[in-house]
Amino acid sequence: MHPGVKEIGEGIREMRIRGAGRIARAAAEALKIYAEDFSGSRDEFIQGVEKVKEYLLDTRPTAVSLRNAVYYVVNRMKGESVDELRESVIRNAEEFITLSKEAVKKIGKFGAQRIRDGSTILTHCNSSAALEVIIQAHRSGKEIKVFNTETRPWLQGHITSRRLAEEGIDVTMIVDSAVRYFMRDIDVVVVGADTIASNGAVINKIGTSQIALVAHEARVPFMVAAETYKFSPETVIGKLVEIEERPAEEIADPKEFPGVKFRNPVFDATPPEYIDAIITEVGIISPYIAYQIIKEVMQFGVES
Ligand code: RUB
Repeated sequence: MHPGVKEIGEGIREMRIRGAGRIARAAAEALKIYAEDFSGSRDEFIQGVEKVKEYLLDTRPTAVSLRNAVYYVVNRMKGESVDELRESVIRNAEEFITLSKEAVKKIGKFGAQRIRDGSTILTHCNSSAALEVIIQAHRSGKEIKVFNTETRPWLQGHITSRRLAEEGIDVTMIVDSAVRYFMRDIDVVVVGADTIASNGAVINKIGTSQIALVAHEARVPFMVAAETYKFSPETVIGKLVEIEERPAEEIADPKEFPGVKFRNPVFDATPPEYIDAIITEVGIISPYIAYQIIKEVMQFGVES
């Protein structure tokens, strides 16, 4: 494998590159790097792209953004000569990366309008889209406070807390299991998504569905910030979203617990009845129109 592609692929697998949006942009970048450095025949290029595609798709299973990014770049590949093909891959990758970054900014703008002045927001894990909503609300002059979970076992919440503090936002980190204790102080929950199924279910960091249940019980609005390339076309035909399970070592050292089994699923599914709104770059929608987004709006790649 091309070393630049491998660096990105292994970076995604080992979670040095993480978060569904970043993973998607990195995958597009890997295809671009491959195309830029390629020399050889047209057939070799097409075969090589196919290999890079399969390699990238195999890195992490849950975030559909990765698949949609790869298909966006590969399915639009066209040209007679090898140079035309190479240029089209480079162009498609750059286009995806630009659209993706613009989408996050638009989500921030739409979402920030939904945050009331004086609100206390709860977020989970580390989502660029959710953070963009929070940061744009703060930058627009709203007085906000944020509670964020540490997000066991990988502790992505540390990144979130630091980013918010850097921005000058009043931020409090809590352990994941303290969510119900603090829900009485929360006005709105904002999280990201790795995948949104056609029935409106949102797959995001493990623990998201528990937070949604607790918010529902306390009648606290629960919003999801997600670009349209987080919607999964394959779920329309009944494909189930694969939930990644990562090594036990991320939880504890199994050698110190003889006879103990560990399970470490890193995502879960929140059903649409617990979701008040999904903030996308094309507007704020109900989870119940996820299918329409997939059918009519998605400008990102779909497996052919
Ligand atoms: C990250 C995670 C994030 C979503 C959305 O999981 O669950 O909430 O990916 O992030 P992991 P973004 O750390 O295991 O990749 O809005 O940045 O796409």
